[in-house]
Amino acid sequence: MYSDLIEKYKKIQPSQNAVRILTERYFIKTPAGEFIEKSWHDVAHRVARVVASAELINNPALENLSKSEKLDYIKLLEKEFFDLLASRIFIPNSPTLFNSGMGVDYELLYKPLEQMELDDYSKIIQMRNHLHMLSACFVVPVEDSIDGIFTAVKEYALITKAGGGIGSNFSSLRPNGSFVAGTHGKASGPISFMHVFNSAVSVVEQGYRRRGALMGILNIDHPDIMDFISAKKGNDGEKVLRFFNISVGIPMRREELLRIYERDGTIRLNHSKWHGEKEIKVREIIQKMAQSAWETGDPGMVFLGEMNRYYALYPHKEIISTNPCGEIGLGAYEACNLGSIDLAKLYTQNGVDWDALEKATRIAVRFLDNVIDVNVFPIDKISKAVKESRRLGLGIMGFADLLYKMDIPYDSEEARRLAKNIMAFMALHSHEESSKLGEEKGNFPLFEQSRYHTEDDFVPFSMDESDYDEEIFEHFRNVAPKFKRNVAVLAIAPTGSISNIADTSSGLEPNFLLAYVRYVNKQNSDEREPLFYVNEVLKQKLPEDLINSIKDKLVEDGTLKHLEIDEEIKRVFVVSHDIKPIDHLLMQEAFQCYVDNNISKTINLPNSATVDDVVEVYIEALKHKIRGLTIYRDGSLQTQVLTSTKSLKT
Ligand code: TTP
Ligand code: GDP
Ligand code: 5AD
Repeated sequence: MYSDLIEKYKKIQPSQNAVRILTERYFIKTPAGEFIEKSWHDVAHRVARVVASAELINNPALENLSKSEKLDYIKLLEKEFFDLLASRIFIPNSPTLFNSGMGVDYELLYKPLEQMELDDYSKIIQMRNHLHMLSACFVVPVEDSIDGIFTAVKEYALITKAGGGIGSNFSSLRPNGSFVAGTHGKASGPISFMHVFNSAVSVVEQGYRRRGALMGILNIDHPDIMDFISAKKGNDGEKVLRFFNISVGIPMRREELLRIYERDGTIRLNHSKWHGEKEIKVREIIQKMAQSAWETGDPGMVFLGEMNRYYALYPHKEIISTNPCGEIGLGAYEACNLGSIDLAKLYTQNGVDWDALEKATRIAVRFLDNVIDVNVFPIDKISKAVKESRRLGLGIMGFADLLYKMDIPYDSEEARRLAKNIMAFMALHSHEESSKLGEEKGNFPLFEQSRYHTEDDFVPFSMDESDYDEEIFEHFRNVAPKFKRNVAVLAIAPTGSISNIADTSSGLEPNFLLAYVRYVNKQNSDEREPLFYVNEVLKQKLPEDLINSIKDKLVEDGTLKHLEIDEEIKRVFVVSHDIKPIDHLLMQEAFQCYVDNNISKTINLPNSATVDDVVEVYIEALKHKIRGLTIYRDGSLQTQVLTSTKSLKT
């Protein structure tokens, strides 16, 4: 039952690793460095209170209540949010944890719930300052002029200062060497300007908590595409475009690119300010991408056409880029706030607790929708775009640990079936909740132009024979045409930091390692001591003496693969590198079929993989219902902008 799970996990203390991360980056301190927050529950109190206060500005139904009824309603909601956060069953993206309450008197943020008055909630709303920025994902347009480019540079700096990750599509910039009328000179092209953005964010950070994280996209038909593909070459993880992940944008449908590839066809390069004529074989482009990704992990591929195919506002609005890790496709000046439910905590002896998952999903949607209204953005155009479509990104973490608990191997049909059903179930209940909120508080302002309203049987994801398909169709046929609060609701983020806070596996990813050692300072001393970490679920499944006897080898290998233990256990406790690329891809597809935004997933390849193996993954990707692709070959340069769970833990 939901309430039993909440009570159980509220009592479980975050691990030493989680507390270290919270202490270093999340607990609020006074300007003098004194900790105001000392526990995860303190953070949960602050965030729940601030997010509940949104009801005062977004809930018209509250107008008809007396003052004391209003107060009771908001307090009840605060309690509901607090319980969910305190249990760590649901955690919003880092900026919500960092910035909720920025500018507000501490006394209002931490006073006991019983003492809260309606005025206190109003004051919280009034006192928020310009850094009360709670979203992780942004897309900024870059126009083809010096004025436009440097406006965007300033916008990058402001968003990075507030803690957001930013993506842009640089395809509007005229290619290197093309004519500039005003100066009779030559343009230096998109890649040269990406270096300017990179330098700008390199000197901006959010306190000591977060540095810049950027996504740079260039469409496959831009004349500079071949140079772009190798733009991070020579990157040693430090120097070249270090704050950027880069991806080739595919504006057409996946199937179309595949058709061109299969008949060995070409792409005609074009830009309105370019007078050159050039066609390039798709196979040549793909080969170069594979070579570069084999070497450095970059570029990825983003299927923009696929995102727009399922975008409820397309063609009135268009998705042009994603955020740095790819889970959210956005139009110009859009932003999105994320949050993730830890599936591993929803496991009971009877399997997944579906009732608890429904309840957590519904409360999380309400929470994330409220975040939009208490958010303060550094740029007015962003506030406007966000309020017009109210996009949310509710997702999951802890999937790999859930599979361990259920004795299901990640690379199995059974795991994919479970993934599909979990995501379909969440899609159903989150969309129902978004429609309920639409009825209660109002639809998103662009609702009447949206395909929910104008197109028969529009569903914002592809579907694929889950147990909930009938109910999902029924919802989009009968309810969604009338009510919808949010243009999109779901996304699966990497959860690089929040999964560590939740002590669970990240996003939909398999675990990277089953064991590792970290050296930590001894208390009150400079000496360091080894701290062994072994996956918690494995510890529960294997007897302690067995764990102790294999510990050293496990730490060395990270996997059970080479150990002499029960084959059944080995089959279940797989890690990333035990899993074939195709099985990574199939899992991405299983989830994506029920996600209206996108998914952040890395397809891991062994160090021995060849460039041709990478090409093969690309071609497979074009055949599957996914919206983007990132590959990483073991041991190749780690170029990812963000700290993966693995590198955080090792
Ligand atoms: P603009 O600032 O728009 O140049 P312009 O107004 O003088 O020319 P036009 O009428 O042709 O637009 O910049 C156009 C593009 O050229 C933009 O991508 C930036 C690039 N550019 C350079 O790379 N170097 C330069 O010195 C200038 C002036 C522009
Ligand atoms: P978490 O909430 O911190 O666990 O973040 P995730 O790892 O789930 O990443 C979600 C999104 O947050 C990314 O796609 C980025 O848009 C943004 N993001 C993540 N890490 C960073 C960072 O270190 N700096 C900045 N500026 N943004 C980040
Ligand atoms: N496109 C999309 N996502 C990317 N990531 C790294 N590079 C790219 C890219 N080019 C994502 C990984 C991982 C996260 C840390 O960053 O997939 O989820």
